Amino acid sequence: MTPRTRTSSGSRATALAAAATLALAGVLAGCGGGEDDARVSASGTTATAHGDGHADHGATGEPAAAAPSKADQQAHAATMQMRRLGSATAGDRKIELDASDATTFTVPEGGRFVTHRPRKGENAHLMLMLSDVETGERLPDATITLRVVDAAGKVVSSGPQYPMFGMGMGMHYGDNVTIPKAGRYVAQLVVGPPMIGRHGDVAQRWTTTVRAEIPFTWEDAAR
Ligand SMILES: [Cu+2]
Repeated sequence: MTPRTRTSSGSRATALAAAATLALAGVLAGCGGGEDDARVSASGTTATAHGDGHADHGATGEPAAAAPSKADQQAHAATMQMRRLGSATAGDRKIELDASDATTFTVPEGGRFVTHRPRKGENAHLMLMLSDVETGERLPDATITLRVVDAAGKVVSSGPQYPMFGMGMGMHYGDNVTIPKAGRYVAQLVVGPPMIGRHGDVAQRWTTTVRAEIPFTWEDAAR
């Protein structure tokens, strides 16, 4: 089941891409079987083609994995058991708050990718979807600081949120947190302007730092 790799200068990137895709396909496929084998084979072929493209352009050398199918994305989102906790608008921006179980994610830190696994006691992955209030378009390159406060006013979690992508949920800002017990909480947000270029028609949008609060009910007990 090893995809053929080239022996030219592009072979390392190609091999990495193939390996990454096989790992991904293995995760998606779950338990074995003839159908799963077919999917692994197909993914490997796609990744090889992508890897060549990257090598030709002299890109960063990051392996290019095959894009997951719509069905895979939906299946992943479903197994993540995402739930909407609430939403708020702040001027020209809308922020939605979703939660899933604490999850493993990888973020660029200090020029390389670093994997964060849920730490002991972390029982939620909070996700903030930041978008334009009118068009609903997601806004990247913003800074979001989140503070979660319980009903007594005690801060149970606080910190800057990592920008990240997830299958079936798209671009969001988030982190794993510990929410100690079922009850009422408030997510207090400070949202900076997206530091991204704009065409003239949106040059005056999202230029300020805004604050928002999203009250939510947490029903799970800590695990
Ligand atoms: Cu996330």
